[in-house]
Formats: sequence, structure tokens, C-alpha cells
Amino acid sequence: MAFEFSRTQGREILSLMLRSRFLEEKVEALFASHAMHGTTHLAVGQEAVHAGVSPALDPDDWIVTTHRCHGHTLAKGASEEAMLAEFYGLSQGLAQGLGGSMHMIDLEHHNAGSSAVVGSGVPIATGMALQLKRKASPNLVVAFFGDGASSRGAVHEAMNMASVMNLPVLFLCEHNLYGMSTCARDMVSVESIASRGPGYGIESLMVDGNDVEIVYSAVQEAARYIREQKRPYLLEVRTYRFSGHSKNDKRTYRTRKEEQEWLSRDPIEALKKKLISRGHLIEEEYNLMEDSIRSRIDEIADRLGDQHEELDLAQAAAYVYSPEVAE
Ligand SMILES: Cc1ncc(C[n+]2csc(CCOP(=O)(O)OP(=O)(O)O)c2C)c(N)n1
Repeated sequence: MAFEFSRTQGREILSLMLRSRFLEEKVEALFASHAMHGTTHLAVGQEAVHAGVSPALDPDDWIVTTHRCHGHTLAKGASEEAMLAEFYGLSQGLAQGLGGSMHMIDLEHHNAGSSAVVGSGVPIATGMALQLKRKASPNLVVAFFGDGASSRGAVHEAMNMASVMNLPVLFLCEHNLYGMSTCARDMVSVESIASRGPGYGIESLMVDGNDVEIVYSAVQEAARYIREQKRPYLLEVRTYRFSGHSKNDKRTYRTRKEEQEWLSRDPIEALKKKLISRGHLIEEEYNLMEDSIRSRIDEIADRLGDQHEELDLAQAAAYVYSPEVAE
């Protein structure tokens, strides 16, 4: 029988998905009004991946994320407060305000962070998995990457190394059909990136990335396999970003018809409908959930927007060049 969330779990996951969606919608508005600076990559539409991966892991498992990192960061345990402070460049932000939208890092919640260099997190995650293996840790590392990143040499090298060295890493390909304006169909040599697994001797699977219950149970199963077999795993989740690639993307490389088709498969709507049909939620409760999440995010964003505690150059330099702390 297909996996189903319990009533409590389903409501928690729905709330997490809404927090991710509304946080990103708020951030989009704040960038548009120039209250926040730099650029940002939203993952609106990909919330079933955010909410289906980290909640299915052990809290001490690690993640290494990408330039499209907001939902992953939130789902691994960061607060909206710490994330919004980072977006604003404030010293109480996740990276002391030095990283911004693309460089969220949250060691407390075992999130090793992200970088703007596409695919660069995958070898880092593989190296972390090597260290976990050396320490005989029961934990694993999730390496998030996109369909675009799947063509990078470092990603292939990392998968080969993880297989040869039996490393506890879950290669999680968040396939949203596009790398910037390039459609995966014109750039990736195979129909499904999971089909590359056997080439590395790695167990692999492709699943629907817009169904959070499917993502969650596939991740649970992959994590169980990695811990028991002490082998890596490649999971491809198929999804779609409703938003443009980054700020100011007019999305001329895809049709409105294609967007409409994916919008009709909105992962939040899908979970909401399932919970209502199972008697785990009623429409009024859902509306209250939406209102309270939106107003909490608005309140935090307004409050932080009036603050100015930023690191000065000397403090930033001391932080950047602080000595490495060996474990
Ligand atoms: C090494 C490198 N090459 C190119 C870029 C420019 N770039 C930024 S995001 C992106 C697309 C990445 O696509 P994908 O891996 O599918 O992730 P998505 O943006 O879809 O989440 C590219 C090419 C970069 N940041 N780093």
C-alpha cells in the first residue's frame, strides 16, 4: 500500500510547505522593492522536495544544498528569523549576514551550507561522507543538486568515488526541467538522471517530486539502504519551479501552457486535498494555517527590516579568517 502520513505528520508537513512558499513569496517582494539586495533563486513549486527530504532523515544526518537553498534550509530546522536576518545582511543571520540568499549555512541543524558554484556541493558532501565513515558514524549526508549540475565533472567524480569507497551519501537530484534557460532535454544525455546509477554501480530511483508522501517514503527507504548496506544511493525527484530561475527572469524559454500544466499539480494543493479527503483537515483550519504563517513571516520581516546591526569590515575579516577548529 502507498505510504500515507498520519494526521499529525501530514499537518506538520503541510505547514512546513506553506512556511517555505510564503517565506519565498515575501523574499521575492522584498527584493522587488529593493529592501533586500543581490540576487535570489526561488524554489516556489518545489516544496514537496523541501518537506519530503529532511523530515525523513535522522536530525544528525547532514545536508549540503545549492544556490536554490531556502526550502532545504528551512526544512532542516533553521528559523525564518535567522534566514530573514541573513537575507537582510544582519549580523544575527545564519552566516552573520556575510552570505545572503545563496549562502545559508546552519551547522546547528547539520546543514553544511551552499555555494553559488553549480555542482560544487556534491564533492563536498562526498568528502563529508568519507569522514563519517572514518568515524564509524551511523549518519549520512544528502548532496542536493539540479539537472543542470548533473553534467558537471565534479558530480560524476564524486559519484564514482562514493561507489568505490562505499560512502554514506544520498545523491539527491532535484530535477526541475531547467538549468537557467536551458531545458534538460537539450543538455542531459539520458531521459532520467537516475538511469546513470548503474554506470557508477549505485542503486538509484526516479520518483514524482511533486508528491511529498512519495518523496518522503523514497528518502526513508534510501536512507535505510545507505545505513544498512553502507553504500551510496542516487534518487532523482521530478519537479518544476513555478518561479523564474532568479530575479527578473521573464521565462521566455518555456510556454505558459507548460507552466499551467505544472501549476495544476501544485504540491501544496495536492497534499491539502489529500488531507481533507482523509478527514485530517478542514478548509477553515487550512485557511487559519495560511493566515497565521503569513502574518508571522510579515511580522518578522517588518521587524528585521528596521534593524541595522551589520558586521563592520574588521569584524567580517576576523570572522572569515578565524582559525579552523579541528574536531
Ligand atoms: C560552475 C557554474 N557554472 C555556471 C553557473 C551559472 N548558473 C547558475 S545556476 C545555473 C543553473 C543550474 O541548474 P540546475 O543545476 O538544474 O539547478 P536549478 O537552478 O534548476 O535549481 C547555472 C548554469 C554557476 N553558478 N556555476
